Amino acid sequence: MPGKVWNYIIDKLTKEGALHFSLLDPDPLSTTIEEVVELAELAEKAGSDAIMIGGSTVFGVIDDAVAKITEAVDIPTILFPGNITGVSEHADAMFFMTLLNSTNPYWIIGAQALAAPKIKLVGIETIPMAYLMVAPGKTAAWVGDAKPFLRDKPKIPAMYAIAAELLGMKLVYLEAGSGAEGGGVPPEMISAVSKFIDIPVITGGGFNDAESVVRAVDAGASIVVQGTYLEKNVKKDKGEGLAKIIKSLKEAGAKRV
Ligand code: 1GP
Repeated sequence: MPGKVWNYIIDKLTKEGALHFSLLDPDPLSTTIEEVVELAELAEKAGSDAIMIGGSTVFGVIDDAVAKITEAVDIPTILFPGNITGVSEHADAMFFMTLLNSTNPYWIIGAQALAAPKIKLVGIETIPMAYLMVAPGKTAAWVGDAKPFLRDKPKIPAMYAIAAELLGMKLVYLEAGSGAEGGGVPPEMISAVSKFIDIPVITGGGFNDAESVVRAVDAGASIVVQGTYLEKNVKKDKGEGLAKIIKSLKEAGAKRV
């Protein structure tokens, strides 16, 4: 059930107009727990509002990484599970998400049902979220058997987003896929979707600079997620570039308050 973290998101959105979430993927094939913890700390220092933990592919067990990140930062940690393997009791909350434009019912309700008893038992806060895949969709679309929305057809995701709101979802996530080319989800699509729904729009996948992040907020996104940018830059410049991006996001958000 939505709780403390959800209230934090809504309070902050009301005051600041837009939020920045940092996505970390504790994948032992490409990083260590220490490195991921350091990234989380630098992201918090740069002004990011929450740490999302997850990925489309999971190698190993994420519990240890989630526990250590949650211990290291004061901002909320939110699971962003790519499958039932992405569940851990050590996060502050989790996005309980359904990939609505998947062609495979497993990703719409199957994985969720398999994970539900454990989630209920450990009592972690859940935030129901519609996950909508936009082209190119990258690894997440491939793994999730998605039929990604065409970038120049914003009305179709708008219909899905309205349906998600009517089904009781708290957030709609427009996902272009981690590492997507083309500056993230097109602003025309973000604005078409956010115009028709009253719940916040969160977007990610290919937002690699301040311009694309500001464009998303100006188009109506409430939360912008960055993962690849963090992995590539934050350790190198100690979060200086990220702090500038977040400052631009907050200035754009302030216009909406
Ligand atoms: C992926 O939307 C997120 O699920 C983040 O994408 O890695 O391209 O920032 P990037």
